[in-house]
Amino acid sequence: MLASLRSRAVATGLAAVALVAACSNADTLPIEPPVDPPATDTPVLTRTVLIPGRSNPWDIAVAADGAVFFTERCAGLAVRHANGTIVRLFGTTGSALVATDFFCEGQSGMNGVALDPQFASNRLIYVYMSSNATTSPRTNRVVRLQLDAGYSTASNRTDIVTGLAFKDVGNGVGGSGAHSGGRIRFGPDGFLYIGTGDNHSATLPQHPTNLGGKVLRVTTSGAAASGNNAPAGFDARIYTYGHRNVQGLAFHPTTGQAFTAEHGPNHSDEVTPLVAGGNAGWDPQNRPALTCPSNYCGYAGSPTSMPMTDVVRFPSAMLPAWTNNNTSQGTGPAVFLTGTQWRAWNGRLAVGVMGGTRLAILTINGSGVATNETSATTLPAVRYRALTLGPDGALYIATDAGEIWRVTAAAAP
Ligand SMILES: [Ca+2]
Repeated sequence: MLASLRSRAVATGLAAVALVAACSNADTLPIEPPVDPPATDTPVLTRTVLIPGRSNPWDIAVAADGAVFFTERCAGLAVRHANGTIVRLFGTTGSALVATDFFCEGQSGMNGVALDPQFASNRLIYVYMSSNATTSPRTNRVVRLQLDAGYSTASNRTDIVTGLAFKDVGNGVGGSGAHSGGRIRFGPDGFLYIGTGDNHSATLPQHPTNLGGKVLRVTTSGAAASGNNAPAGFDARIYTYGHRNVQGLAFHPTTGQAFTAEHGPNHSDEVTPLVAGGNAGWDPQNRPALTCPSNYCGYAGSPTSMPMTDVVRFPSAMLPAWTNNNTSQGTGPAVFLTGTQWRAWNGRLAVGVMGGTRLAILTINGSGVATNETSATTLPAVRYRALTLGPDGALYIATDAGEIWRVTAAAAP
């Protein structure tokens, strides 16, 4: 697939050349040389195990004062204060604020966490969690909390988005609690982006009002953001649809464009640049040529018979920037690396791969296409569950083995 991505990149480059050639005074235009470090100037990484011995840490948010907030799938939200003290803030018994409706099951539980853009002054924090406040089905929801100045208590719980699809009952393709999505991130536009999953349901990704298999974009109160451009008849909170299981959300450092990272079924992990109202092209229903347990065709086909992006059914679908060479390695979290300390990786997209136990580093060109891929080979081979770039410029990583790392970058000596 990289070959075809390269061909697209080449085509884009040719288009740029043609544009310059068409400009009659092209030879008088200032030509800015690239200022990036050479591609060989890879950073030297230093890894510290900041928080050891946790249980399924799932996401991380870092405050400017050095506090590290993290979720554990079956426990809830906690914080590591800058002095190393850990306080459990929200979740099961033992938390400062107990959520009696919270539970974990399968891949679901306390998933994403994000700090309010005004966190320094309002102390608002958001989590994505499974809730049995309603039953048959149970649901996922996004909850807003307010912390005290010292990060020891949580209060003012407000459930800003409820009724997010949860796989209540197992079926022929997997157990309950699967494919909940769960990543939440604020974009540079100040809106909260919420990645959800298809629940192993054939109809959810293309469904106009069910919120599974979507990226939602909402205000800090959970209302639809302006400019979502959802098609007529769609829930106005929907920013993009036709997703499988969005567990990576990242924003391009210069354009602000949102990107998703998603697991493929048994092929085609994808990274996709999003456009408002766009269709990501996943539609695991009504495939007569395939044998589909529980009517879910998602695992039944190939990149051509069950594509992650079906451009036959949806000719204007958003095309992926990267497809992991049409394999599936459990691609999950993603974040753009920014800052000169990242050397040649400044501006590249880091993608956590779980089954593949690696941190992929992608070069995304100006057209949203991956033109190069490498891996952070000096880091251990683990399941990379969460990636967050801290205000300190370090990369915070959660592993399924139960650790949270702080990784700093510097030029080679
Ligand atoms: Ca897709």
